[in-house]
Amino acid sequence: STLGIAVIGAGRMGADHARRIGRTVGGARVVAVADPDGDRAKEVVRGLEGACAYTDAAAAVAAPGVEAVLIASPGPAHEEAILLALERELPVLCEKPLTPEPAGALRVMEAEQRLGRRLVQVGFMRRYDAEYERLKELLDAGGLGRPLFLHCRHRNALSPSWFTSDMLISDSVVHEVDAARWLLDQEITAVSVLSPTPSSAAPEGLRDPRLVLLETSGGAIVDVEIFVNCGFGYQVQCEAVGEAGSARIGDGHAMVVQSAGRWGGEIAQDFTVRFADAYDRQLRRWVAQAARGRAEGPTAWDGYAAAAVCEAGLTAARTGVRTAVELTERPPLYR
Ligand code: ISE
Repeated sequence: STLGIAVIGAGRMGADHARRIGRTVGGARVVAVADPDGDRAKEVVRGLEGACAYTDAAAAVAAPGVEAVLIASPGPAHEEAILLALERELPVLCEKPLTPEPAGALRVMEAEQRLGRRLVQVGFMRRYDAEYERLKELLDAGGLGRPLFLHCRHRNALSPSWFTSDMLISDSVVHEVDAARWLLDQEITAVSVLSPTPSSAAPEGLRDPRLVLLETSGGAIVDVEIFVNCGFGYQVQCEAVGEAGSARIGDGHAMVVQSAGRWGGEIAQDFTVRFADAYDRQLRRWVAQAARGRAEGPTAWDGYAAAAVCEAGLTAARTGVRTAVELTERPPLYR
């Protein structure tokens, strides 16, 4: 039998995930797609046999045959959709950010704790990227000694028209926040943000690029260059420096071409290309767990901690002052 999935949100990620469920992931099928823009939902269900389009998330979650819910709507719509799924005790894969603010993530955690078991996975797909996994293994094995720095670069070719200066932190750097917490197995304790004179390639009024500094509970420092209109491509790099060495991922040297007196390679233009394998693996693992009524991978706590760090980051960006991150106590379900 195949797992019936409702996809909430038929934008770029929702369409991408729905296609993935249809083609790359066995054991699952899309039965419902919801988007306030009904035409977009219809466009996505076209070619997916047996799937119906809805304009209302609640109707899609309650549709016949729905056994799990994949949420890819805009961040502010996530909480409501997650709570609808949890009311029906359905496993959830929710795109990042779990919720834009920590308060919403706390309400999700409360609902999950009432059920007494984990059903929510957050779509921090970098944890399923082969290069990130190798770096995590090396760090866990102590191969670099005690970590001192993570130097991160996060570049997009260009930002969508609706992108805001806050989103550089809450939509983009949120990935580094999760990656750093996961790689180091530490919490982020404080955030500082510096912004150079914006690139003239950035849309009017967008503070792009920015430098975000994260301090961790184990005394490490993470610096993140976020630059969402770099022009040349999609690039995510991370160099870990420890007491015993350093390791770097994301150089994209899969193939170096030498020809006509030059050498070089390609740069992916976008995250659906750079992280295609990670999205596949994330979805396969989620489907396998959801079929057993469970969840693994990044938790609602991880989504909450990331939201709390981003909230501190937005304060730091606005005030220019280093801002401490306040976290509640970690509930037993997430230990
Ligand atoms: C986008 O939402 C993502 O999640 C991408 O991974 C990130 O690179 C991009 O900056 C975000 O806007």
